[in-house]
Amino acid sequence: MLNKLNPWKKESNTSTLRDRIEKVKRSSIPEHVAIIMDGNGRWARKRSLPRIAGHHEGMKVVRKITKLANQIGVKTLTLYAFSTENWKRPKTEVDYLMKLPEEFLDTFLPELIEENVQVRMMGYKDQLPAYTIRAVDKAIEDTKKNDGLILNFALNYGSRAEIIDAVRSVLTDCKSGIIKENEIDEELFSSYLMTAKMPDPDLLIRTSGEIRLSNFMLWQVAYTEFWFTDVLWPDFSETDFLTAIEAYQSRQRRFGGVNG
Ligand code: V07
Repeated sequence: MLNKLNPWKKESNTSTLRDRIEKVKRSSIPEHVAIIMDGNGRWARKRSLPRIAGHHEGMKVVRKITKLANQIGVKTLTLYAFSTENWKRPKTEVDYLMKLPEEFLDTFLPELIEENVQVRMMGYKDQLPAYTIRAVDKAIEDTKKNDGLILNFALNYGSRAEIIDAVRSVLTDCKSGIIKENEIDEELFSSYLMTAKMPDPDLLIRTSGEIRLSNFMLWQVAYTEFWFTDVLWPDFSETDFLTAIEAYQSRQRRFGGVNG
């Protein structure tokens, strides 16, 4: 009703988002944000749609949030797209999920290149279908000269397996004399993880009301701020992302300098 009478309403809404973007940019932006994108199935069920409809809608949200993260100056965005546990889902759903990287990149890779985004992936490649690897590898290759936001997809990723593999590699390098036992410290160990050379996440967001880590970046989140929201991933908006950033910034202000 008011909307119809007030032709400025839409514009004032968008400028509110723009104002919030400008405001968060004046304060400290988390360098590395990680997101557990949960709630796609529940979003679909609520609408009597198949689960894959939720995944497809979630894919569009990935694009939107990537753009905003890049715009406010986040350096690394890590997204949990597929966990090593997700293979237990029905085959039709897994098959569909494995096609999403290709669909996402067919649609959005030109824009990501344009926006100077670098695509990366962490996870166990060997179990992924060839077409999934091909699409992701092409995106990594086509964006490797970019130096903007690092968009890091966790695909067939599991944190405990990652830690065990790191332990094995450390042992191998120890036995062969590449490193010495007394050189093993947190920094060296970190360099054996899939996140080597990346800073630890400053902020971890999980959508859809679940308050757990589900085997995601267990080592890396030792000092990370957590933000949990009931919003389902396909409903997660730019405003929701900014709310999480603002919460991070107010915690930084409250605790900055002490207990840092
Ligand atoms: C997936 C959409 C987001 C919600 C969570 C599950 C479903 C984007 C990708 C992707 C992955 C690698 C890449 C480019 C895009 C993706 C899977 C699932 C498996 F290089 N969204 N998305 N991959 N979902």
